[in-house]
Amino acid sequence: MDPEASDLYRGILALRDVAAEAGVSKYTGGRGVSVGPILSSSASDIFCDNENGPNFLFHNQGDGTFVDAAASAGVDDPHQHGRGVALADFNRDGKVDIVYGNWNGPHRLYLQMSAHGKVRFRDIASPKFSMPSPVRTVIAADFDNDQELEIFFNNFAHRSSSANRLFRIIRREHGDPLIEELNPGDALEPEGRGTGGVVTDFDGDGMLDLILSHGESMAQPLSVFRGNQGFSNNWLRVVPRTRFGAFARGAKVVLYTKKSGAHLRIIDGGSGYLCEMEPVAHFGLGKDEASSVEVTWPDGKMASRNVASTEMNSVLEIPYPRDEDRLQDPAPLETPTNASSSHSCALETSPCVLTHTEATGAGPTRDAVGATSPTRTAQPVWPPSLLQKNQDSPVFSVFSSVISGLFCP
Ligand SMILES: [Ca+2]
Ligand SMILES: [Ca+2]
Ligand SMILES: [Ca+2]
Ligand SMILES: [Ca+2]
Repeated sequence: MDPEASDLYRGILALRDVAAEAGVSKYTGGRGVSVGPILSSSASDIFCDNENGPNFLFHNQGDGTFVDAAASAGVDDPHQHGRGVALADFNRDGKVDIVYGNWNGPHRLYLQMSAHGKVRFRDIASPKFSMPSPVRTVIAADFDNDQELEIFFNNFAHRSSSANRLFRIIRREHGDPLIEELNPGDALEPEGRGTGGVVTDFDGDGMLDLILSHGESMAQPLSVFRGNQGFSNNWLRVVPRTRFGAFARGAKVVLYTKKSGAHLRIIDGGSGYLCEMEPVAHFGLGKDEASSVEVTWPDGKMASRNVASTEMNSVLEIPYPRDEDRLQDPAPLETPTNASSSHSCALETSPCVLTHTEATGAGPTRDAVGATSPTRTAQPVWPPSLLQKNQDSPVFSVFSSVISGLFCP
């Protein structure tokens, strides 16, 4: 905001272009942009995957300036043409990883590594995953709430058919995650001219729903899909707020669990492509349960609170802390696995507004979905054989299309 040119009492809010002084005024064929604490522990960094030139990874210096670390970190990809991008922690080491699609070029799944104080990203994309396609939006989310993130490529049927693709990224204790291709079912849309795509939970059942837009070269309707696997899994949706009550874009949410360690989500101030993701940290937990949640805001404020067993399968609102903790110092390039809690402020459980979907009746309950909703057929719990981590066997379809009018009660 430009305070001198603004007059908020008269409704004038003027913005001033500070790109040059911030160090981000670089020539670009800009496509995807994603904002969050990628290298910093709390401050917002910026990743841009670009066309006809190198990508940018602007590291926030904490003083209003940024330094482009794309080349030194190994994510400049200068000869490819980026499109959709998403931030996630695929190997659950606490470091933010980057996935993006290149237009008819190799798609990238970059894990953030660090050695000797330097950050490097390493592309672990398998041949199937990296296979070039006319990609638009890329989404990273846990569609079946089994703890493992899926990556969805919304491909654009450009001059011929181009089916959408879905992969599950299976975290392993020792070694890189396995990448398993799944059958996206109705969301395959081989003739779809997919452009934007987002996930959210339309009906409050704790299962993410997928919305795809189409167009550009031919009008096609929106499509809406719901998952058909994992209904019995636990989940938690966390919504951090700014001091003004807005969605806290750029916040980092870490959920500590009883059995599976820490899970990280970024409330992404960008992502996707021709769209933007919901400002909600959605955690699929399988049979595990959360024990506590910790939120770090872009200004370094931190808050944590316990999560009771009775709060599982609900939406937790996390307000901005009210006290006057000092701001956190700018982070070093090497990000610690779990941020220090030295500046944290323990939130009481009571001030947090708890929206429990089962209590409010806002949507079909997780357990009653099959019995109460005429629009959905009850799905069995996954048979163990379907959980085989076999990269060569896409064994089940993941999405069923729905008519939007039937979706909401
Ligand atoms: Ca590029
Ligand atoms: Ca990681
Ligand atoms: Ca999953
Ligand atoms: Ca849903």
